[in-house]
Amino acid sequence: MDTIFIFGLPEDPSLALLNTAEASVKGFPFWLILCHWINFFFLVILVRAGLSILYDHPRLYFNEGCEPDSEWLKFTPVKVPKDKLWTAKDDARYINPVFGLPGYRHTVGIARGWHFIHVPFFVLNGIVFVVLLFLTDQWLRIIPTSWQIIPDAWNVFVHYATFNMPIEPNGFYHYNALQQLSYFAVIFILAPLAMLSGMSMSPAIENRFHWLPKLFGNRQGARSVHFLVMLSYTFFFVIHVTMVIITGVVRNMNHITLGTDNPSNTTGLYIVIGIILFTIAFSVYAHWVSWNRPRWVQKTDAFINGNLWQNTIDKLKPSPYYKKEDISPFFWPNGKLPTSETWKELAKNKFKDYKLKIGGLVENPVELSLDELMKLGKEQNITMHHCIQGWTGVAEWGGLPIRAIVDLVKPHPSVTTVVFYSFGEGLYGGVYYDTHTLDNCLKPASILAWEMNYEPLTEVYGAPLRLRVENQLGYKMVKWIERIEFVESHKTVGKGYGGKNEDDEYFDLLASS
Ligand SMILES: Nc1nc2c(c(=O)[nH]1)N[C@H]1C(S)=C(S)[C@@H](COP(=O)(O)O)O[C@H]1N2
Ligand SMILES: [Mo]
Repeated sequence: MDTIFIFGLPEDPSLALLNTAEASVKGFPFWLILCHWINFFFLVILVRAGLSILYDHPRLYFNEGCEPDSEWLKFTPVKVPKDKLWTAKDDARYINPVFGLPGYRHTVGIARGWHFIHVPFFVLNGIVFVVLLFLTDQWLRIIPTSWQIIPDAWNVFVHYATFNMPIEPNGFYHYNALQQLSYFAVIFILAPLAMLSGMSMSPAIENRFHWLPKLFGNRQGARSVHFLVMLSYTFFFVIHVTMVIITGVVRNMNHITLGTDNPSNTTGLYIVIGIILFTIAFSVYAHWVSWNRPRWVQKTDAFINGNLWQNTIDKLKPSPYYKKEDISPFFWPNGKLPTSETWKELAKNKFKDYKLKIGGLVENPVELSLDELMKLGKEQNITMHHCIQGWTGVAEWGGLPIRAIVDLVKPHPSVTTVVFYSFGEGLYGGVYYDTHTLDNCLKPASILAWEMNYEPLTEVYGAPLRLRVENQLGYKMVKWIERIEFVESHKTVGKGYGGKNEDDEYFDLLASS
């Protein structure tokens, strides 16, 4: 049977609702059913992990500098104090693990792990779905072929809004106009928006393709849109599920599980209940893994995305873009000021006695004072800093290109990695350090900075020296640098995961996303 199911009388005016697509499609093929439920599963994980990430910096902005009180939405009652140091980490909020994966407070490393483990498969599933849509006649369900869909959809909307059910076509063959339009929007508007706004948040991408976040106004606009897309998905989900239930749940469940149009067999319904229970069980399992096997999340993420990113976005070179007038009036501070006596002593004397120690697998280990470093050269860049927590800020940084250091000390050919040790400690104690690939250290705008916004670096922002490697996230930009070491691999340093946050908080080794 290839014609539209019509339950009304021919002269019924509601029939207009059915006329949007001339052609009709019979049933739901198995690939469509599979893609639909895989998508459901991924969305649950992506949204829950996303919420956990969001709460690590619970404010949304449309400006790049993220000044407190300039947010358009916040999920925290905190008013940022002006009279004391209030770091971005202090600002992180608790989120209930029912909503967030893994939830709780400042679990952004694991949350990003779950988010990014699933992103490639979510995207792949979407691509498979859309390709098959067009290789079969299933696109006829979704793609409007006439502008008539707009008044028709409005007509359906008025019915719903006035609590009258329009005469529904049988979804097995044909959607009503509003339904078709909303499915179209979810697939062809929300999904691309989610991907583009997500990509815009990557420091490597933002620093190379400045036009991408501009599609959303700016980098924080992209973060806000990413959130709004999530809200739209959630809104759609609630309405979609409600409509599916009230328009004949048993029949609809058979459509989207078995691909049959059976109004009384409850098999489909049970399958769906099974899928929901599986998704809940997986969420509970993911919660358990997050707290008992966090390294697994980190390693799986590295396995899936490590190589993928190393060979793609990590390769991007930052390109200059920002101007003096783009410099943010505010810049969130992060990290704990060093408590080491050595650093405090050096600070007392404005770091006149400071000597940067550079060694490891090099031909020519050196110790250099600030003055000596300054004589080696200087580069100034205005760039955007991306904290893993979600905030950004544009600042000018002045300092010595790391390239100059490399030329001076002559690392052994086996060196792949550079370690930067801080005078400061990590969140959970122990020396703060991070590693960078030698490749990234040699990229444009990779510098050891002693200047911020044309002033000497202040203590809070990392005096006497801090790192800038612009295709990476903020936690890789070690502040209060004590010494530098050239090594063959990050695996022999600290706990072996590439940095203090990588060791203790399961952050990514490569922070280009
Ligand atoms: N030594 C040290 N360096 C550090 C940190 C830290 O805690 N200790 N925090 C990192 C993080 S998470 C960020 S976002 C930036 C913050 O730099 P800012 O204070 O200039 O904003 O510094 C990075 N460098
Ligand atoms: Mo950060």
